[in-house]
Amino acid sequence: MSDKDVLLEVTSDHLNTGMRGVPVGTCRTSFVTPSEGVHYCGYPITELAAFAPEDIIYLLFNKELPTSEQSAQIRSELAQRATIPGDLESVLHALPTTGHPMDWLSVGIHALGMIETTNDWRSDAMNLIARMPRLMGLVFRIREGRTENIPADDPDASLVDRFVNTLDLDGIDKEKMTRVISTYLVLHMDHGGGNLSTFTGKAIASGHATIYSAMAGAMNALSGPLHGRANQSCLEFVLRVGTSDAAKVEAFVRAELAAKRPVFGFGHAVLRTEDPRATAQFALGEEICPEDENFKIIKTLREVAPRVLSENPKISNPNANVDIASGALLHHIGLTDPTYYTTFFGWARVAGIGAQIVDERSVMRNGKGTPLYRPKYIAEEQSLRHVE
Ligand code: HAX
Repeated sequence: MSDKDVLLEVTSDHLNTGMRGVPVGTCRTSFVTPSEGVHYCGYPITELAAFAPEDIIYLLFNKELPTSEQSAQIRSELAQRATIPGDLESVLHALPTTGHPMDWLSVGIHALGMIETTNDWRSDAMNLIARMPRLMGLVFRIREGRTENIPADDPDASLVDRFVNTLDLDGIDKEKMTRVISTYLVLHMDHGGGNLSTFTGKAIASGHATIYSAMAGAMNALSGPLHGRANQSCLEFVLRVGTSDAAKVEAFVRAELAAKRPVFGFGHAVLRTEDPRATAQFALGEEICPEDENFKIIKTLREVAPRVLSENPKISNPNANVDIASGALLHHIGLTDPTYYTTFFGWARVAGIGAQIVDERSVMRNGKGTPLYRPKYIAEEQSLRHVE
């Protein structure tokens, strides 16, 4: 091995740090930079925010944006795969309504795999993507007990319209809802190879478990409060702020810091500017709900919190992250229960994680695939005490 092949000298300082900064593989779908955030297949996310989710799914799987013909083809492929060939609903009816929606989503994905698995990585990934809108809609409807008159699925509708139609909420602006969810999905589909849920999904798939098992595991990883569930906490935080008055918001932020609680929606492990995904959602909010109370609160937070957080030199990025605005927008369109917010994150990530699993299983190492994950753990002295 030449020097240039040594990407990092692993020392004892790297042990028990959650593999922070230790290179373990390559990623073909996305990367994150400190200044421009996530890029999908080389495109900065700001250039992609207005695309339809179907076109970004095409990008993640094919590594290029679709022509109009390819865009029609992916929509038609997803329509052909949309119908669930078995009884998902009775599985969901059996689940405790006290369970968190992320647990419902994980069980639902497992059930889809038990209903049909082809064992072809790409087919299974595309089937799952095509069936997610119906699963998402059914999770909401059945968990909330709205089980009467669930509209039939229309496979030819867009992915987001199929969810909105299944949900079938009274008194909502369907056009706004479609716009917010489409943008949300595109912004959240992928985030490099090493985030916990993606890594977990790829690790499970490396043992040749099905993509459904891998994705259910990925959703379990995403459900943790330090990972995907931060978007639920963020809207809960905004509701607690409760005012858009700048002086009161500043007092609230200072009190949270004094109580050693996080100021949700700010800070990032990699980014060193405002997350462009937050910027895109603020722009969308200005268009569709500038007078919404929660939107006004997050706008004030965006002005106040970075200034207050900057006073602490330990905080590497005091700016807004992706989670600051998504909850306010989802709340505005009628999705008022924050416990569901991480399921949208999960729905979006099925595309990125699915594409990365397909790459690791059928493209990496000239098509042989990445081998079974097996990082090395060093035995601690105490565990060696009976060894001569
Ligand atoms: N509020 C309070 N304290 C913060 C903070 C914030 N918004 N951001 C950073 N800090 C603190 C950290 O807790 C850490 O404190 P300790 O040294 O006492 O452990 C210190 O400042 C340095 O942290 P950092 O190096 O700047 O950031 P980390 O990589 O450790 O953490 C987090 C990144 C996102 C976890 C962090 O900024 C945070 O807790 N933010 C608030 C919660 C939140 O909004 N989470 C959503 C993240 C969205 C995301 O990553 N999506 O992909």
